[in-house]
Amino acid sequence: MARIAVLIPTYNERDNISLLIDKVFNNFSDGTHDVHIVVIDDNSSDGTGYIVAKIAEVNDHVHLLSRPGKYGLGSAYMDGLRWSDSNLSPDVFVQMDADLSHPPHYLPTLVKEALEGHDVTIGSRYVEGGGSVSWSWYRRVISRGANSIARLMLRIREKDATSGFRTLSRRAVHALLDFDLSSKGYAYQIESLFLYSTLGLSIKEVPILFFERRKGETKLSILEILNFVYLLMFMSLTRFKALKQFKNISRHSKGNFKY
Ligand SMILES: Nc1nc2c(ncn2[C@@H]2O[C@H](COP(=O)(O)OP(=O)(O)O)[C@@H](O)[C@H]2O)c(=O)[nH]1
Ligand SMILES: [Mg+2]
Repeated sequence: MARIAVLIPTYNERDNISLLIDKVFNNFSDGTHDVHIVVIDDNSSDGTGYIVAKIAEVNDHVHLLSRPGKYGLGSAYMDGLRWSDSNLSPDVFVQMDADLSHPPHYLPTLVKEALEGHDVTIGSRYVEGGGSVSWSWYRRVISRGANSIARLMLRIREKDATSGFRTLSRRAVHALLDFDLSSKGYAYQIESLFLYSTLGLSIKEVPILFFERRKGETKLSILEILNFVYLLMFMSLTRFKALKQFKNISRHSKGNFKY
């Protein structure tokens, strides 16, 4: 039976997290997958960590990683992937937001594609059949803008390069853990995708409808946006160096490579 680890980073998601955990399990209720949920909480002040700890006490397929401070979305994923790889050794890793923006009913389709051999699947808003529902014009502009600039600067082919709804194979995760990404925040999504495509991993986009969060507040601050722009500029300037480095490492590590 395939083991799936669903990683959910949280910062003040008290009103969303228990519902999301239920919905994730409900979407695999036929018992054909061994599903684990790993919540990476950055010391939320609203009690999110406490809620998850209580659920984990009665459900041994729910795991809580508590970090002492808000260290960023990308670093939360990296810690969650490292922990899941060592402790659960799943066949497929899933990344998704805690705020129900990534509808859990897409999980079986994404996981199916992953198990059919795609190293990375992306729940994509910008392929045919995908889209965003009830998003303000302001958020649409930011998302479209960030996406287009990032794709252009890093020559990324995938249509939705900033989507956080993804599955990763073991191979993709081991690649990520081997390379030291510069992004600790939201730019992690772009930098990791740049790495996967440089390494020639198989990437598949699956259309999804993204829903604006109903509860809680966005953590996408002006500081995060500035940090994203800075990292994008840094990455595009060092793109050729990074490409060479990624390729060299993957060439030299052949044989004893984990992926
Ligand atoms: N652990 C952790 N989670 C974070 C951090 N920043 C954002 N998140 C989570 O990342 C996901 C996406 O954040 P969100 O505020 O919904 O961003 P938006 O969808 O771009 O508005 C949510 O599950 C947040 O709780 C962080 O610094 N640490
Ligand atoms: Mg959100």
